Amino acid sequence: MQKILVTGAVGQIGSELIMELRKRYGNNNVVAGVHRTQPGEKLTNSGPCETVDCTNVEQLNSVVKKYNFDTIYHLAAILSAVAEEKPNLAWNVNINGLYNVLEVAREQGCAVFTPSSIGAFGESTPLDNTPQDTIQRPSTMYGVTKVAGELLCDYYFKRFGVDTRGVRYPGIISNETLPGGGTTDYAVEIYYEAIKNKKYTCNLGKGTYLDMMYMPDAIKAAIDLMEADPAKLKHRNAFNVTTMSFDPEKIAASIKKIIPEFVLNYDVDPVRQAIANSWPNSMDDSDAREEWGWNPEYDLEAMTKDMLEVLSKKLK
Ligand code: AKB
Repeated sequence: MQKILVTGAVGQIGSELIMELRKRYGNNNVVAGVHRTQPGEKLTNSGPCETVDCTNVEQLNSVVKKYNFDTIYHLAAILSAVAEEKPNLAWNVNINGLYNVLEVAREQGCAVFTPSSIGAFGESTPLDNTPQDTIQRPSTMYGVTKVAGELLCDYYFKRFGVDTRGVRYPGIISNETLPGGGTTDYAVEIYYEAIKNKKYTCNLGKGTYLDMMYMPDAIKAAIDLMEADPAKLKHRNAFNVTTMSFDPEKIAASIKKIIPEFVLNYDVDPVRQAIANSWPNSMDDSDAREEWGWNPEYDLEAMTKDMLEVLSKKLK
């Protein structure tokens, strides 16, 4: 039987991943690791919650011992735009936090899932059909922590045999919990504003193509990879995964098919734009497809239909 800890359980991905894990493995076997943000009733009523600050190794260690976990989904992280504002915090959470998780996992025999990101690439990376194994020279603190994190996870597998696995997530679009402080956040906000005001002012410019993914596929990627036969994994950490690539015009066009009066305006944020310009336009995820059968379900049109349906009920 699996015993799972999810760090960052109140975040955009954590809050939805944990519900799916509880459904699959039993409510009491999946513990929500929460830190600053108070968990909502959905999380607290459906299973155990513990305070887990990944930068506090003693606390992390005692929670992992208490429950005897065999798996940690380590989602606590600082996203790209906030990382540029607070590089020190980003280093502490994204690197020292991950190091602590890996150390505790090594001592207590846990498998670890850690997401990397399209942010692990930079201007000198081939930006179209970005290969799995390529140049990684990011120019952001977020990117620096993501590349170092990928290498650290590889090291812990090779050196200590810790079962580390991970994907490079693109921008994740969801309707349960808002993302906090990323460059791709516009692709979530645009749907909320389309329902509320039928217009949206985008902080990234026309023609800014980025990889994106709908939350159900992001959850599927994490769980499918953790359940994959380890003998088939050549990369283990940092698999490119994507389901669609679009710019603001393209997502707006898909919204207009359902809300014809929707209007898109621009007010470009130079910090976010510079980050986005250094990231791939579209990644090649064929290694994930070959090594563990990555097979996403949602394209842009299917996602837009679902997002607008869910949000029109939620925001009534
Ligand atoms: C961000 O924009 O920082 C994240 C990411 C792509 O890693 N959504």
